[in-house]
Amino acid sequence: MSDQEHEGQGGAANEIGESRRDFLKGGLAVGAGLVTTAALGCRDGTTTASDSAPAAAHAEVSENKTHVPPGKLDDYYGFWSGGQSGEIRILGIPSMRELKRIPVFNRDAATGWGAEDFSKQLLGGRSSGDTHHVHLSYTDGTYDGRYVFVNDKASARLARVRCDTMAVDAIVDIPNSQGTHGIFPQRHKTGLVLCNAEFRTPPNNDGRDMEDPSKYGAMHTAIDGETMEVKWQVLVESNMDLAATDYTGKYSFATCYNSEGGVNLEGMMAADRDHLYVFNLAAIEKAVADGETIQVGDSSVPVVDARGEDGPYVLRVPVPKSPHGVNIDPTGRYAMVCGKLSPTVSVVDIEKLDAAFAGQITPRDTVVAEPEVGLGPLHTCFDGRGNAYTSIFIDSVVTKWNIEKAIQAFNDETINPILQKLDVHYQVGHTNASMSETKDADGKWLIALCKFSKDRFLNVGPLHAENDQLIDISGDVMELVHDGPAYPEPHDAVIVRRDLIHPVKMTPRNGASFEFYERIAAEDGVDMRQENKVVRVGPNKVRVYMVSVAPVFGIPEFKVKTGDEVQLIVTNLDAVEDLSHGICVSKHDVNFLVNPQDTKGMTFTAGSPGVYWYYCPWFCHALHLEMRGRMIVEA
Ligand code: K7E
Ligand code: CUA
Repeated sequence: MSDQEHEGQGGAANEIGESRRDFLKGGLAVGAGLVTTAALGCRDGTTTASDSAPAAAHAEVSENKTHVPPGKLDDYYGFWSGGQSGEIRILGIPSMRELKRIPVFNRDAATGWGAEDFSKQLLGGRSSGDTHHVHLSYTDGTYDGRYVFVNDKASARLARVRCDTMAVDAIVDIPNSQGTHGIFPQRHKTGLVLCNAEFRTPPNNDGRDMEDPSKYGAMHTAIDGETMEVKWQVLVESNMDLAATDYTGKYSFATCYNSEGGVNLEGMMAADRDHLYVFNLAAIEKAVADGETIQVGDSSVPVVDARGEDGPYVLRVPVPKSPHGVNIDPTGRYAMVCGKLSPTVSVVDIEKLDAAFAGQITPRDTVVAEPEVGLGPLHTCFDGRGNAYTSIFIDSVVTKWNIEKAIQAFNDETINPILQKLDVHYQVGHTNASMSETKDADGKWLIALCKFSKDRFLNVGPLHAENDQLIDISGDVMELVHDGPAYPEPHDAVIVRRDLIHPVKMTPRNGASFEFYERIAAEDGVDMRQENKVVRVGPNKVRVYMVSVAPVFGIPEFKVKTGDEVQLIVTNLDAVEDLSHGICVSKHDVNFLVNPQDTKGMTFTAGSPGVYWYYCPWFCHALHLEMRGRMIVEA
């Protein structure tokens, strides 16, 4: 379609846009009811970017609210998961400018992450991951600016990013688990990070019980956020999806959409009710301390067996069919459990959980509200003013509702707790608001991470950008202010006040990566900051230590032999902000970043005899192109 044709249809653009929305809604709603594979996949394939006019209804879009003038800084950091890209991204809010990508479970060519020796060892040879949930460490109910935690659903891992360097310093393999999905750190202090296994497996997954899904279970795993050690696991019978923690350190939560224990779609969706698992952390830790645990697999992690009935460790709060998100409001009182296949959010009163654990009330008695918010509710966030905002996947809206009114409406049908439904574009997954996951929720900005962008951007082929929309929630009415294209597929994001994060400008020479290279250098008796040295450490093994100071490498030329295993370790001595070097060795697949004051290395095999130039790939100086040297490979 030409521009002219677009213009010619300008008057009809909104109508076309609206009818497309209705089409999507209708198809998906029917799908959800009929439980077809297409229900939540929504790849209808009938609408494309080119067959409809731009859908942006400009009248409803306010310009300029997101404008951050050149040279000015954003008010918030946004930490985005990167989904199948395996990374984390940092955006500035409200500009939505992408500031950084932090490689985590992926191989990243720009920085060398995954091939560089420290990261390669952390990743254990794997080069892909699936990050869904990013959460920062807490102290006293708000972000303490120390760490970012992120899950890997693909290989059941948890990674930690240091907020001073914004680089990963630890990755933990979670034993006895598959599909690590929801994670949440405790909020009273940097304590445990709780991780949910979404997939049920035989607890001892070594070939036993493969054909008997009734024996499968899933682990709720506690990892110490300080030491990154796996402390304990609780084995439950059903699956676990999203995770949450309370504000006091007493409970953790997991939604369960497959209480049936099904292994196919029909099986997982058979029951009308599933549940929210509530974990009593003190009771679990007492069982661990008392040795009331079982041995699972070959892991030494103590496992508390809580399969079956409610007991001291786990309570199952019945909620409607296939819940997804669970989010705790900023007062710490309520857990909001989104229905996914039910149009409701179940509000669980956390203050009633003690009585339910004690058997004085039923678990269902802890549900104090269940507002109808729309078709396909997934996640809820908060403005700190008593309102909740729920992402509604099938309807493609964000629904704003009042928590107090929803509680009143539970016993009085004349009360309507729904305040507004705002169209988003399209099929929103997570939504989150500024500081929403803390007691300091400030109700300024909300993001809607839409899974489909359809016609919102230029068509770039079958794989479209996602659409991360920014919404102003500071007033009484939500207002859409920005469309942000995102490379697939950020699932979740948190928005953090900028004064809480304190990144450094030089790499502090401490921590896991530094210690990794220090240990190697100590073996060779080399001071990495002072010495340029080629050390033959074995018959076919060479270490090359060199420093870099713009625009020269400490070693202009070194000799190795064909077939040598060469470990090249570079220390950037420049103490100048933003002055990164790196090293790339021609034809050897060696290319990594070395930030100011950092040390990094990579190991490779020297190729056939010849001269191979190595050079600095990061533009660092007027003589950057001259920053190079020769590796001479002898036969
Ligand atoms: Cu947090 Cu996408 Cu993994 Cu919901 S999940 S959408
Ligand atoms: Cu150093 Cu370019």
